[in-house]
Amino acid sequence: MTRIATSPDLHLDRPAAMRPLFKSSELQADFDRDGYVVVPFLDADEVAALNAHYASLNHDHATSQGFHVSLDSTDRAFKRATMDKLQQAARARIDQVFDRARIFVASYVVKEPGPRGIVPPHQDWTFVDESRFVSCTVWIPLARTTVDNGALGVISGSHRLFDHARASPSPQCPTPIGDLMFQIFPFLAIKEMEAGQALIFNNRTLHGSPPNLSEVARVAVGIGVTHEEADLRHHYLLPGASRSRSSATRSSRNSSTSTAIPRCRSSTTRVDGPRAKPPLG
Ligand SMILES: O=C(O)CCC(=O)C(=O)O
Repeated sequence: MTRIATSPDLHLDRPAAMRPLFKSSELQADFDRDGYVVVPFLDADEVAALNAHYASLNHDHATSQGFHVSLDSTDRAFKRATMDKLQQAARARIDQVFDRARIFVASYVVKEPGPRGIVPPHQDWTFVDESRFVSCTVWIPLARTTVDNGALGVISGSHRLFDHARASPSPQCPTPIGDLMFQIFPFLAIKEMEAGQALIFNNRTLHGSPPNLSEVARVAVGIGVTHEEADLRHHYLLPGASRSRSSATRSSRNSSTSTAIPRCRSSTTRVDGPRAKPPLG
């Protein structure tokens, strides 16, 4: 397992004000330490039902190569129906694993066959006030995943490295990792998983996946979960904002990114999730 040694200064334990999100104190301790856990999640019938549902969909946004997610679709009704279906399929198990959890987004996350489908190590966007709440992604493959067909990998402990607002869109909003994302790929610990298991990772945790070199699409489900009482908070570029007009928070800059000056602002809502799921970030 790849584990990062963090300096004491960067060691961000779960804040005292944050209540546990997992029902099991062991899972909570593993999640706090490593930034992820792997648990059994859906049974074979539930996996088969979701595979059949995925096959029945008309993914007009899907690319023939690489990575795509249901939330890439521009059809709001399609996205809503997909989210509803996935929430319904996962709700009972979410309530067994988590203590009073809110699902705020759900999508199929698909990697088509082909050498171009790498998802470089990245963190997912900020969805909540992380001084009080945590958001995580429940990533469930609908078939066995291996290093050859795009299994997900994580860098253990990496949720403790940075404490910045992770804004959308990607890649226009710079991140502390910046262009190093490809160089740190070898540090991912790829998690080979059985269909129906879940890799639950803190959205701060660096994660990514190798290309799918098999002959069939790798279909997984990604479900965004946070504390039930958390308001959603998201930071995003303000389209068209000029330097003088914007009073919004400025995100950190990376000298190797474009000349555009990124400006981010945050919004809080209890009603809708963020408009788009990144590779969920
Ligand atoms: O499914 C993958 O390969 C990547 C998923 C991902 O990056 C995410 O869920 O945030």
